[in-house]
Amino acid sequence: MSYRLEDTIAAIATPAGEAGLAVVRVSGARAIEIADAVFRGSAPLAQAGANTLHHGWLGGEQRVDEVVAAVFRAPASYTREDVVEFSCHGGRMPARRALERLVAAGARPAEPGEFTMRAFVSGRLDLVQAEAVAELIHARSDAMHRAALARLSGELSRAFRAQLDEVTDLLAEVEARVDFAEDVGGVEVPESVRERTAAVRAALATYLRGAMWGRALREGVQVAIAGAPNAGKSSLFNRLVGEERAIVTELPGTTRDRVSATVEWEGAVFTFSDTAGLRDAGDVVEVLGVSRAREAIASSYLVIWVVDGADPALIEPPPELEKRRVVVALNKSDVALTPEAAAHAVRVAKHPERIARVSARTGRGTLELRELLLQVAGFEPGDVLASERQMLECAFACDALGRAVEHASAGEPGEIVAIELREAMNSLQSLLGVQVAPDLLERIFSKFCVGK
Ligand SMILES: Nc1nc2c(ncn2[C@@H]2O[C@H](COP(=O)(O)OP(=O)(O)OP(=O)(O)O)[C@@H](O)[C@H]2O)c(=O)[nH]1
Ligand SMILES: [Mg+2]
Repeated sequence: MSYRLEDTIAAIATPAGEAGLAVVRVSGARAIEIADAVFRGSAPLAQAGANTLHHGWLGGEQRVDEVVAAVFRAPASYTREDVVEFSCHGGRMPARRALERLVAAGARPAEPGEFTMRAFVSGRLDLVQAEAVAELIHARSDAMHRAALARLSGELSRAFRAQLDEVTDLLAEVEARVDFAEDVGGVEVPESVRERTAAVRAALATYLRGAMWGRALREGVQVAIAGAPNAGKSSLFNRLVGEERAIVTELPGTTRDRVSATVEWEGAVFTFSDTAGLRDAGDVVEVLGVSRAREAIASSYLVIWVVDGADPALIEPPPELEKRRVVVALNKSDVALTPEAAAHAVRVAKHPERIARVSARTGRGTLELRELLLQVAGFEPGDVLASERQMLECAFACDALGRAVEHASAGEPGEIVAIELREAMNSLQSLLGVQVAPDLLERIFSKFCVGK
């Protein structure tokens, strides 16, 4: 792959297929000259002012298409270079022929994401913002769309830049002390530095927790519906997904396999899994079903623990539930609620507000349950880390700061603390793209589509 910045690049920016318009863009030092070689309008584009539109024809002797050319002059363009965008008639041929002419005139076909990469290299976008461009293109829900926009506008970048500045300051302070005390020997790190380091670490940890939600936005929040046999899990599952997907009978042990369905509420995507009732008895199939249910709990972000509120004989939740976020659905509220079931719900939910009284049979309380799920799953989606890369860098920085605090508390010399602070600084710098290796850039931008 070639990402040579000296080249003037061209690409079709719209998807293949028939459509109203197709856009072909050219960017680089020779963009206007190359565009002029293929464009015939009332005047050459070389004379065009910045941000102007020009009607004309593409091609010379043999016309290719009637087009509108948009001229952007450096640095006021997407890439900060000279850019010309031709709006052709939609469909495969006009845009393809236009691109061929541009390449014949000296442009190189662009690699995936190369326009955005130039926006990054020229400093118009940082790496978090550049990644947000791809997210924006791939957003499939309201929440993803909003989150990508927030990152593109630089909200997250500003927050991280502030943390980076703080770490840089702390490092400078520790190093100054070390230099000063060179002759005296090892120097301890003052209390204030330790506290400030701990504060940065805590802030980064919040972003990491939020990142779970960012991932969930993209892939769907995994919710396992679990509980005792016959508690009404399948009935509740059908209610939540809005159709009769799982079999419901009055026999305990009806559900054996894991049944999943995805819904979108207020822009958040939830994937619910109905599971087998948890009990020891049963045949081979049911035993397998129970082990799948426990796997489903272990791999979910959230668990709805369904309790038959009319049943005083309750089962203890499996150990997998301990580490999960739990919402308790006290089901069969149309029948009764035993004190045993109420006490059990409080114990399992851990937070009393995470209990919903529902009736899967009548539908009562299911809207409230839905609100509760949105709330328990919810973070503000605007300011979270998006990619695995961002999460990793943030986690590295967090760990390094944790070690810095530990060393400082143990009275280790400043040199040791400085090593960790430097590591944290490096991670935050690569998170924002202040310092990145070229192969990393290619890996990031190759995931983009051509023409972006
Ligand atoms: N009265 C009443 N009955 C309910 C309610 N929810 C479910 N039931 C009944 O309880 C029985 C079991 O319901 P299911 O949804 O199959 O329960 P389950 O937890 O999936 O059961 P297994 O798959 O066997 O573990 C059925 O007869 C349902 O009609 C409810 O809210 N009120
Ligand atoms: Mg069931």
